[in-house]
Amino acid sequence: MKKRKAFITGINGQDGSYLSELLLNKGYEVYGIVRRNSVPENQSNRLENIDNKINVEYGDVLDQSCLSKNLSLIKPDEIYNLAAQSHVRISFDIPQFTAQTNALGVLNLLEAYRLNCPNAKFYQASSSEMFGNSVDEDGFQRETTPLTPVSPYGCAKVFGYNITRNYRKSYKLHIVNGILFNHESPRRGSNFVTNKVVKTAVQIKLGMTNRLELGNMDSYRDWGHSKDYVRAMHLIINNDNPEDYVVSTGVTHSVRDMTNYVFKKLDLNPDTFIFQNSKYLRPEELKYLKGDSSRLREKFNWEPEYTFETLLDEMIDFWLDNYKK
Ligand code: F7E
Repeated sequence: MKKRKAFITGINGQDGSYLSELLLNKGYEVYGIVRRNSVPENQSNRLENIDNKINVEYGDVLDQSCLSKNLSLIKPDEIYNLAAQSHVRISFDIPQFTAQTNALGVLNLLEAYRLNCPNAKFYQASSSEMFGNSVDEDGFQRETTPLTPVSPYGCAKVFGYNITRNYRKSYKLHIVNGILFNHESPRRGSNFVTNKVVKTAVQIKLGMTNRLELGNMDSYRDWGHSKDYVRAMHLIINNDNPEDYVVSTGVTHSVRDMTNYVFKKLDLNPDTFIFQNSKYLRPEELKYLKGDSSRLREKFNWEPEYTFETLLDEMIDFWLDNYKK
């Protein structure tokens, strides 16, 4: 039987790497693009295990010619748009680049898709950051919660969400959005709060540093594991009806709770080592996220395998092993 082909933008990111592994296990041919960086090191380190099994080229969602060339040559069955400037605080420093990549980049890929392989299925990585500070009366965000973004990142993602829905209706294309809440793993970039806390706490434990500087510790996030969430992406894109789904655990914790859990696990007193640094605060903060993913669970029987605790335990073990090596 002919192998199904998947094309992934942002393939060397946390989600791109787990998704590639999942799709290879399911027998797909996997293709992807990575953005060129002046330092060649670490551009594909998350893909080291599968390097010889996937097809990766330099490319950019801002380069229409490269998108058209790739889609016309590969003719993928499934397209996953995971490329983004994904750091919310940094989106305040580089708002225009963030808007170009996270908003216009989606439109560029949609056009290349519509003109070259309109029979493919298209997944757009939408985000709970789109909700901003909207919370339903019962304390959850869900597919119907109003989108009131509070960052350039969130505003750009709302454009990506709306334009994919517009293309789905206008051109009758199989396009879906996964509205993913925060998701982490040992492969998370270490300037996102979970991996920053875990990595630095392990360094403190091993006597390598004695300081952890953070911003706002009173915001709440619904943290899941990237591996569970890429499983959801594959289910959502392969739904017979193209629809949008929230992906979340339904459990929320403050940054402070998360930090306390990690320090306690390592037998450390957080008060001795944690300091606030205003450079990590955001001009406007999203205060509270807790996602209701009942539609996804009911439709596909999806359940996360990781809990908040097992996720953080895996990240702690990763950094302990890493420094012991
Ligand atoms: O911040 C607070 C910060 O940067 C979480 C991205 O994947 O999820 C992610 O966005 C919370 C915020 O993730 C530090 O203020 C405190 O309240 O880990 P984060 P995020 O902004 O929620 C959504 C769903 C996405 O789509 C995004 O792409 O932690 N916080 N102190 C800090 N955050 C960071 N990064 N660094 C600190 O020192």
